[in-house]
Amino acid sequence: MAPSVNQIVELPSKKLNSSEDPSYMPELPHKSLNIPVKVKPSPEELAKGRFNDANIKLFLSGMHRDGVVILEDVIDPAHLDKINEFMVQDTEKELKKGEALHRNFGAENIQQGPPLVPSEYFFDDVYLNELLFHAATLYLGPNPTWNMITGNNALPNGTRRQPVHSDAMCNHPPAPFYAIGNIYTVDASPENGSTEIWLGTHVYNSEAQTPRRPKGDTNILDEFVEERKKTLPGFQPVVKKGSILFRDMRTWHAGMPNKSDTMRFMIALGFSARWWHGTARFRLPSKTGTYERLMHGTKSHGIVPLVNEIPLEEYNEMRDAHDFNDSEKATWESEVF
Ligand SMILES: O=C(O)CCC(=O)C(=O)O
Repeated sequence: MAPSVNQIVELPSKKLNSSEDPSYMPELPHKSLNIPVKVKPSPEELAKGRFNDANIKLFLSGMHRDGVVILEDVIDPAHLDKINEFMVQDTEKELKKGEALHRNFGAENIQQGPPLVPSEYFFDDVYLNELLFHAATLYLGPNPTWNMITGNNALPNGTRRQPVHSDAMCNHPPAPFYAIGNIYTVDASPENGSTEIWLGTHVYNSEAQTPRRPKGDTNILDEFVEERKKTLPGFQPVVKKGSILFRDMRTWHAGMPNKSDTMRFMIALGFSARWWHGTARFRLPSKTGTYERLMHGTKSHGIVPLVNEIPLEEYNEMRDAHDFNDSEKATWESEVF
């Protein structure tokens, strides 16, 4: 006999399903704990540049459930020290622009690109990180494009926070289409303005955002933020230098004040699913060998860089541009990035 509607909708009383059973995948913190998943590769995985099956399972579980996963200890911290030294000098130069310097959402947070040249600052484990490439292909599908290199600097002695926002500000499907590898060049914590993240919010779409007409910043509507605060609020993670915070672009987040007296720089490398028709490209200095190095370092990893080569002088001028690529415009079904 066919079951009645009541029988169909009646669920078994609060039985743990496999993802809630703590003995199944003990490395996956229970959702209610509001803790990001950490995936730490073994020396063998680091040597091969590939995650093993157990870590793939953990990574994908974290990404699909939370929209954020921390890839632990995948970069030599000494390389990040070197980039950080460059950025300290670069920041002094930028701050000379005074009020003309764009502050993201009006907070003490500025856009700066990490150095691809001189070559002493180009580290393979930062720009050609095989485990980051593997993560991008696992999450976005085969042959994702790599079309963004930029960075955010939370300036010292900050007082203002950004509103909670999502970087996915255009129409987008309820599916992973863009992901960002955030690489802090210092240990990041609430003290120096680690990014506030809201686990699991990658499932929201434009219904949760203020309108963006015709262009400009949008943030998450107060009613959504307030509702979410009651269950899984945003928090500032502790991220060790050398780890990568991998995040679905749709995930809610906010730049927070850096209360310390040293800057907190963070590189952002952006990857897009192959089927996404965005036109973003990052700028590369021509005739410096950077293009060749990048093409060589990505080709056997299923990553397709989309670049605009520009003269070195222009690159040096544009590296810190607020609009970090010059081709961000709506195309097919208004897809950008
Ligand atoms: O620097 C950060 O921590 C995040 C900044 C950010 O989300 C933004 O400027 O849109």
